[in-house]
Amino acid sequence: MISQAETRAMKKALKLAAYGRGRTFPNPMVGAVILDRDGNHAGDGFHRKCGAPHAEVIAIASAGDASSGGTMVVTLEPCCHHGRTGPCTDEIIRAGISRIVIATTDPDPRMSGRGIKQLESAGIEVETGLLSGKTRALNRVYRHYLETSRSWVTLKIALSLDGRTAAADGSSRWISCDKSRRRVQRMRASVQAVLTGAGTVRADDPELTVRLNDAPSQRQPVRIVVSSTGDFGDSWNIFRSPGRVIIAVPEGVAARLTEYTGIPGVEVWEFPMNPGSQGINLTSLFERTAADGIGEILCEAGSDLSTRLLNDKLVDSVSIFTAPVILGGEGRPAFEQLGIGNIENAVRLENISSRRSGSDFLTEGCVVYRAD
Ligand code: AOF
Ligand code: ZN
Repeated sequence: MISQAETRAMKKALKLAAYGRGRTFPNPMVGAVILDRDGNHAGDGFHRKCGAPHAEVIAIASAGDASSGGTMVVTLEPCCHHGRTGPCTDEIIRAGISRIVIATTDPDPRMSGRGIKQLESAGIEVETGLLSGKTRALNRVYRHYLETSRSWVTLKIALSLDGRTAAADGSSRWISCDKSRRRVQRMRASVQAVLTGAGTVRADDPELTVRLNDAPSQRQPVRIVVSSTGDFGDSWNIFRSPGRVIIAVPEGVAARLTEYTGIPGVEVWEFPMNPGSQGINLTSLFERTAADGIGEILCEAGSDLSTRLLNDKLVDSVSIFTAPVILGGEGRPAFEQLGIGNIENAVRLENISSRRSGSDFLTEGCVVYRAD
């Protein structure tokens, strides 16, 4: 039986866990609360960043002697391995915790229930599954990385009511309203990288930086530009504005890009070409970004790159703004051919949220790929 105090504690632990957003990758976000023998809040903690102490260890330290005989409420199964830090299970047993309420097991193959077994063997009462849906959603980037070794990619698009991204001449400033554009700035600030294609760089000369007056920290996401030729026209804003820029090109192209690599913060990554397509192997790109510590990438690209990402099943979620304007059939589409001949084969979303954003609508959801 789970008490009301434990449910309240799990909600608090979830909130605490989310404070680690954007800093814990490749680790999960984790929060923990300790209740004393009488069910009163005695301490709490969360995992601040990869390499830092785990949530449980911080919570035990903050609760002090009250941990003994108390209950720990934690969003993830405690670890039982020696990684960058020691096993949480040992600390929990040593602290004399008598009951532990866990939201979800840790999908890391080193744990996957082993942590729970250790706690049970030590005589601790274990309950699992409380608010598990919420913790799973919170750690979608972590779970996805364990399953695929890739970064999580969110595709952001601003559309007219009739599904166009720009007028026939390519002009698109500003389809979405001021409020939506500010929301996009916050979205950029919450991810570790922003991705676009060379076509967008040539056409718009964007900076792709975060410009928010009220941002607590102006952490700039890494900017990634994908190109099959290394041709950026006369556009320099993305390269000359402060922060790290990764130019992703096919093997052999880096040698032509010396005028960019001389700029502080700019690096060139080479990848093999994707068989049968014009561009680089994007799966390799997202494996390398993940290995580089980039958990989540926001893609703001034109129809070519967006189409390739979707065709290669690399878009994990979408954030689509629809604005109350109509651009007609001559307007630019969001995607090129996706090979969908029948409604049965439409790309569908799950875990959808839909809300107003000023005069626009924002629809977000995770892409469902059919196994084939
Ligand atoms: C927990 N509590 O707060 C976190 C956990 O290298 P380390 O020592 O930081 O271990 C990383 C692994 O530990 C990570 O892959 C995940 O399985 C788990 N993360 N576990 O008990 C925490 N962050
Ligand atoms: Zn741990």
